[in-house]
Amino acid sequence: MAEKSPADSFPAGYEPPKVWTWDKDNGGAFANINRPIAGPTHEKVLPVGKHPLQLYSLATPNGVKVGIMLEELLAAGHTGAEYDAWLIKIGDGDQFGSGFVDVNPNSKIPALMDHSTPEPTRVFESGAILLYLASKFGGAFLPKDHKAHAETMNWLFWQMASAPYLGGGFGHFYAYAPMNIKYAIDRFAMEVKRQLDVLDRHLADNQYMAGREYSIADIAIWPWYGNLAQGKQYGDSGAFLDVQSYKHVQRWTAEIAERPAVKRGRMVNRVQGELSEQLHERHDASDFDLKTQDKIIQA
Ligand SMILES: N[C@@H](CCC(=O)N[C@@H](CS)C(=O)NCC(=O)O)C(=O)O
Repeated sequence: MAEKSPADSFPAGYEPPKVWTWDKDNGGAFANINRPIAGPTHEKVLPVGKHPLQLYSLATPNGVKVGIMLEELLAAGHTGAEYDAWLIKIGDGDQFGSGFVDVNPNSKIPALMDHSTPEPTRVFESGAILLYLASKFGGAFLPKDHKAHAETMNWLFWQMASAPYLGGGFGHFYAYAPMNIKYAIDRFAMEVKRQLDVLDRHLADNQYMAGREYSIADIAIWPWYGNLAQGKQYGDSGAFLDVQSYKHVQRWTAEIAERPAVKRGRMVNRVQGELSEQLHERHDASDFDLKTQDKIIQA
């Protein structure tokens, strides 16, 4: 078989140059914030509130995980999990402020500072934050049973590895890319449907991801795949991916959506949707009743 030339590999007409250069205006939805270099772009000190835990986040699926975990911990009686949640507007580039980069050198939300330790402890990567909080609070939402514990880890790491295909792959090319590329949409729709089927088959025999016990694996997976199953992600992608056909994912999604801590957690640092469900900053349990955007605008 003849060797492929670069032109054969890129029939859409793009022939990569020898060395890649940054096209700042590539037309993508996030062209204004995406950069090929790390580090801060500006000096900005992060605010610190009165509670031991300081969350710097936004209610994207990765951000929502931590709001839910903290609300679940408080609901379970762990008063040490009181927290201040500060809004990081990633569309405005807040993740590149010097204070935020000190907490997360990867410039992505969510990021957490624990001020209850002798030296403040920084925690970044949502999976690491869930594990940090679970172990800080005596193994909360981390099953003790050997098999269930292993299953929790399996599915927690499954989520961390799988969701980039959903968000960065399917979501990006279906909803955000400046042009529809059939190859890319097909490639990632196929993978996301495979992932939904993986979940559906598992949830056919298991109430929760780790079995009978609700765990940090559910807390990690629900904001991504539950949101998708509810048709709340990437425009009309629910119909496109036929999410209703994944019956067991639908059952699990609906059950978790009813948890009071989940209802509260998904409001934290939310800047889209119903005003009554947007709590831009959270500093006190009463904020869910008193400080949502509808109340703030009324006042
Ligand atoms: N693996 C990371 C992913 C975090 C992530 O991708 N966060 C996005 C929002 S969902 C972000 O901050 N994006 C801003 C940017 O890329 O500049 C985690 O789980 O914490």
